[in-house]
Amino acid sequence: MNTNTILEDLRKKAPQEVEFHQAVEEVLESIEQVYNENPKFEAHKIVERVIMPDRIIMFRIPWMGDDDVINVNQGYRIEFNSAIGPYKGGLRFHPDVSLGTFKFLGFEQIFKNALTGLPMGGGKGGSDFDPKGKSDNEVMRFCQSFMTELYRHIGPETDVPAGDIGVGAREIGYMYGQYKRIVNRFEGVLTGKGLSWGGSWIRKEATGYGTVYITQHWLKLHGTDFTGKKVAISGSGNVAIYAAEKVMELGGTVVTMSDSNGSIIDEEGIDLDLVKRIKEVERGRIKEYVETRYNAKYSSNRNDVWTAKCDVALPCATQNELNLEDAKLLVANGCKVIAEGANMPVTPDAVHYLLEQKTGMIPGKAANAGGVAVSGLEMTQNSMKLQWTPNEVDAKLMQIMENIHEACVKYGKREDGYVDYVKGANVAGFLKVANCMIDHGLI
Ligand code: NDP
Ligand code: 2IT
Repeated sequence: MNTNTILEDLRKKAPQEVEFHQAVEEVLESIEQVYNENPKFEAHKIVERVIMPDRIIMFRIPWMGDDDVINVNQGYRIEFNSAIGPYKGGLRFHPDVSLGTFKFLGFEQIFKNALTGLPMGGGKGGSDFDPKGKSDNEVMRFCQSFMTELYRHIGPETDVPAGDIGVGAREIGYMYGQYKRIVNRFEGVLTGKGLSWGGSWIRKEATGYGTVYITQHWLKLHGTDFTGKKVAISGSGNVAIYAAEKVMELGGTVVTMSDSNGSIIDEEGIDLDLVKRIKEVERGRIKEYVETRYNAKYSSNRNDVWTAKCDVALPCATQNELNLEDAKLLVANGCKVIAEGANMPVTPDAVHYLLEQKTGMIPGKAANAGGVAVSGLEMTQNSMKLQWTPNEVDAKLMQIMENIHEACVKYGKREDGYVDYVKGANVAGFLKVANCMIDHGLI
């Protein structure tokens, strides 16, 4: 495999897709050795095929604002790879997204989904719509317009979207309602559904819980656990909140959280009920936290979460939010392990630094796979037309995270005993997908 030629070619064709190139480079770096040891991969041109999506769907989303002014947004769905199952992956609504963002997320999703052990291919989509400051009715009209085009491309055996940044239970509800109205079928076309209309217990919590479960395995491997540990978490959305909940349940103290405007540090331990009220109920800003908790500090620099002294860091907000400087500070302050609750939150130079320092570095495709794993379990429950109990789903999630941890150790352990989880996750995910692609012939 000639990694440099492949990357140069990608950059030349679409120089603006920097996040996608970043994700591809990381995977190619990790798999180079196993790829070159198995000539069948080169013979089948697996890398050239796997970095190109099966198809990209782009569409117009017109919707009417409350002020009777027409708005138009761009919609995307990337059906990246279906070697091991129907396309599966979230929808992101955020003003900063571009095609390159969705290509990076869809590419990552292929290998993440493979790691779960469940039959799901990789996909991703969304829009540059910004839900912030919009009324419920505006969000509903946008979601309906979005689904009025998307419905023809998806289906329970074809492509099953879910939530991501800016897409939670409310948006999934509006999109599901519109899909059902158009196709006149009640079927599991989306995951993250409400509990009374086909959703799974623990889906809401799954990504955050899963991130903590895999970190628990890292800690166990290093002879310790979460009891008494200080944990820095970024973000205050779905992933961050439920990661914090599980850390606290296991005896750790969460000392920081953030949003896109700034960060809070609360050395006494974050009051999670307060964060839930501000972010989940009132859809407010994290800044409001210090209006109730006087001893906590707010900073308008969201990277200040990484200045807190901690044993464990869980970046759970967005891509490239933890840079080399942050990584150096974390290590200097005694942080032993970083697990990516978000997708690609740690910049490449920071990842390399952490690996050099032999700090624990669990990449997103392993650490945040719990979300899509429980989505996969939601699909299973929908197929069987039944609902498992919270304990049943949680037990399966724990088992899946344990299996992912084992796969990382199997493929990432170096001769000196250090486990490179980045390599382990990439190799394990890649081998599964690549071998399936070979089985299916040249398609
Ligand atoms: P939410 O929309 O619920 O929360 C996102 C959080 O990140 C918010 O606190 C938000 O702040 C902050 N944020 C968003 N964009 C930025 C930005 N550009 N800079 C700084 N902060 C930002 O999303 P999720 O919690 O669902 O997703 C968080 C991460 O986890 C993403 O990387 C996502 O891809 C990943 N992920 C999500 C899964 C899921 O099941 N939901 C599964 C696996 C991964 P604000 O409130 O100001 O917007
Ligand atoms: O990045 C992700 O894995 C998600 N946003 C969840 C995808 C899903 O289909 O549940």
